[in-house]
Amino acid sequence: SVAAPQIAAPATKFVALKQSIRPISTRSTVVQLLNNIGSKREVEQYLKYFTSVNQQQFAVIKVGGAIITQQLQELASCLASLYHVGLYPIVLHGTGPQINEILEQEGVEPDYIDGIRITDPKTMSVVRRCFLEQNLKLVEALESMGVKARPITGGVFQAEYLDKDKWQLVGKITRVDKTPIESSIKAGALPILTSLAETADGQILNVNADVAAGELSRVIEPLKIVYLNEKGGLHNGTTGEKISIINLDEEYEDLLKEPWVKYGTKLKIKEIKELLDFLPRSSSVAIISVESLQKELFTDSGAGTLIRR
Ligand code: X2W
Repeated sequence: SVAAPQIAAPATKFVALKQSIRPISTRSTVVQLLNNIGSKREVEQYLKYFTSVNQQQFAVIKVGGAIITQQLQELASCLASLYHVGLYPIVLHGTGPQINEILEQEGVEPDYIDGIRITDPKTMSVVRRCFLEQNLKLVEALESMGVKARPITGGVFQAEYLDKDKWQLVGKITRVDKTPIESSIKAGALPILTSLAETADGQILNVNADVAAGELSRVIEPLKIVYLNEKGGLHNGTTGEKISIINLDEEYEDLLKEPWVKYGTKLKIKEIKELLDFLPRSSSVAIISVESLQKELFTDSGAGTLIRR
């Protein structure tokens, strides 16, 4: 799994937050967790670890847009069980497939360079609409499960133009303000973020959600960084096999030479490499499916693709 409980939590500048642990009546949720995934000992050990390290945020979870369409109930119930045992994952979601669907309906061919969408003003209005719609969908699904969730659709990411000639209204994040996230958690609500950013003079810019999750994690320095996708990990594009572990120190250069490592996959791997180079060695990234998230978090044997240095 991502990081064994024995590993000391890395030093962090993160301000300690008073996270309210939910009443023990929610023990049934824990029991449910136990039954589903691992031994009682394992699960309780990890749970104790996650809830005791209150100097550090528990997790940043990036949710691919496809999951909101295909697995909303599973996703919400999974996040709900974390919430009900007193954990506050910071959720950041994308909306790539929904944007493409609308563009195609309007007869516009989606256009990317290096996995990043070329975003003209017309596309931007679709991007914005999709982010707001999907954000609300996730927030409402959580609320219907008794979870307090707060939509955070702006005010976190400040950006400059990545390259206006090449990508138009696409941002490169220059500053992350975690205040709205902290106040959400203080109020006992799960923060649900989009990757939209804003320039200093208020222009909204589109940012790839994997990239934004990386930038967010640099500032939050969470125990866990999780990328949820529908494939349950990273797959070797030649053999089709799931890659269970990647040690970047030894494998990064070779991995980038693989013919199947291109576009969004390449972008994601590069982003994760830069992130892990920056974070303490104990940090790692997991790419997993919704079904396997709890197994990944609460058992010794991981479930998806684990990436570390
Ligand atoms: C992305 C933002 C959405 C996203 C886009 O327009 O598709 C850029 O490429 P997924 O579902 O996580 O792929 N932005 C600049 O990343 O969504």
